[in-house]
Amino acid sequence: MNYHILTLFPDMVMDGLNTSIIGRAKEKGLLFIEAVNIRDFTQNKHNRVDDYPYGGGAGMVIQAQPVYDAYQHVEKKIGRKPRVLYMTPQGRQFTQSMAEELAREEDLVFLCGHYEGIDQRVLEEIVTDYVSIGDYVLTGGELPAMVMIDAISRLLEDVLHNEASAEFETFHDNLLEYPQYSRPEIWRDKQVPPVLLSGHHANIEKWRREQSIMLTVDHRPDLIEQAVLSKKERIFLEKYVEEKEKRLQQT
Ligand code: 6GU
Repeated sequence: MNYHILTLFPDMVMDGLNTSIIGRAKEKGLLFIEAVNIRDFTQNKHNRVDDYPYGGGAGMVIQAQPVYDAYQHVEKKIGRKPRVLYMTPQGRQFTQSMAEELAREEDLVFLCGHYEGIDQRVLEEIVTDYVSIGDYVLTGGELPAMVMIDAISRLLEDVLHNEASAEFETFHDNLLEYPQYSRPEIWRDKQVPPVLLSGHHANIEKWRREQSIMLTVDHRPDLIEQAVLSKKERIFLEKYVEEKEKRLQQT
């Protein structure tokens, strides 16, 4: 996978992405990540990238020309038209399934705005996807680009290997992850659930699945409809929901 990040703050994204699992995957050549500094493509002697908005209003607007030329630089280099993701709170909400879809691309361009925005005309010219990472406003697209690159990269072959499992994760079968415990067996009078010490793998698996189901009902009821469950698990879910409703009626 090749990521090309068009930004005014190249150090911010590269510092973050050189760390931990993504940094190691880069060193191994599993990922290529470059930050393309939009400011390097200005044509004025003060290297200004922004100007006042036509029609007035607060803030500044990043001009079309340096953004377009930064994009053209990437397109020329890779020799084809890649998907260009514009990071904006007005975009489509980024999800795990979007990460899975984007992980199949060869190249991805992330366009990160700052200030009040980017001249509409260059967006119309180059952007293929408008993406938001959630309903809150950030100062720029750099953190969203880093979030997306992290979520996409961990799905790529060989990036995680033994560092963490992509298979058993939150949202596997649309369920939240079960709770984890490690040594010691008792900490501040809190016991590790005995089933986990039993060595009985079928019972442990059953307990973990039930924990996942209960956690999803309690914390993300919006996900439970899409959960992939066995017949027995579905019966467990119905009973849990029924008892939960009874408990709520009593209070
Ligand atoms: Cl993708 N960009 C910016 N600038 N702010 C955001 C966002 C993206 N997602 C939520 N807030």
